[in-house]
Amino acid sequence: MKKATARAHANIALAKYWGKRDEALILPYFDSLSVTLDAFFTTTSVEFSDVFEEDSLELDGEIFRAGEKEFDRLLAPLSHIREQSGVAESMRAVSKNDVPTAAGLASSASGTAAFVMAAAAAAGLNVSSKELSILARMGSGSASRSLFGGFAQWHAGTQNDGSDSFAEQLVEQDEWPEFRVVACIVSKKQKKVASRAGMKQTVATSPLYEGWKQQAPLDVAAMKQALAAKDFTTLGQIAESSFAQLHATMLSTNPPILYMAPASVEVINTIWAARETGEFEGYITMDAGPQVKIFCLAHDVEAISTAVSAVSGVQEVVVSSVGPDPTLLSEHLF
Ligand code: 2P0
Repeated sequence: MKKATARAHANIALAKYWGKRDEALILPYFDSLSVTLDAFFTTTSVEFSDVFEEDSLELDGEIFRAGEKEFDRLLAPLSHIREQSGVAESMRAVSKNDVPTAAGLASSASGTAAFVMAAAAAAGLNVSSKELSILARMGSGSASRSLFGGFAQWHAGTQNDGSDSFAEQLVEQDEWPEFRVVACIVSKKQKKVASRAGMKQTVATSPLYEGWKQQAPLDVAAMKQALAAKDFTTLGQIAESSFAQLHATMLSTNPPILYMAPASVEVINTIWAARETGEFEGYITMDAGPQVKIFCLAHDVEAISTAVSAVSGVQEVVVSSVGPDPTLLSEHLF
């Protein structure tokens, strides 16, 4: 039977990706660096069979087909998997997101990573994590990083065919057991500007993008050193600077892109004020939405959770530690 199931975890970038030098292959302008999250993951079962009339993806109970963006994201990796394996049958994929909240905390990375792992196994392909990372990248850039637990670096690469643009593990899951991410959910509404369209507009119009492009490789290099030394303060400072450069660049896009909600700004000010007085040490990050995520160490989780829960507009606080590698599971979703 050509069927397999995989589970992959979401990731959050400490050094951000935003902007493609090649939109079809999804090749970024610069490297990014992420931590995989234990608390957020996607499980996906894929089967190839003549029984199915057409390709379909069932995502948390809703069915998508070719022509819909949820499905079309998977077209490039799927056609490569078919080409490499010779599998010609129709595909059914069923996917379930396990996130402790309904809020859109990036599930496209874990979803795409789980999909390519399950689809490659269902098609009988024996491929490395590096090759799976390349396949996932073709579906969604940040998904390249979800092929690894712990901390990972997505190499931008220089080749036009994308053969050197993949993620690589830097630090394993159990190497930094005290590391935590505290996620503050401030809004459960859909985001106003999708990442893909937003980053394209930023590259085309932001006068700040060029400066960030120069700085990003320096930040990634310094961040790798801090990570290797488990120097949390330096790592946090660079991560916060990457977040600030991302959101400054977004805001300098024409028309401007602003993902922050009033409660996001309140959380940022709360964290910064407490850090200044030495109450706790947390560093801010935000992605293409209003949720605020705070990097910290285990001993500060309680104080940070208490402080942000008191901010008006914070609906939910979810704590995650460092997540594992993706895995194939023997139990299928259908
Ligand atoms: C990141 N983000 O590094 C950055 C920071 C959002 C802000 O990667 O077009 O879903 O599929 O490559 O990966 C979100 O964008 O975009 C993202 P595509 P993706 O995590």
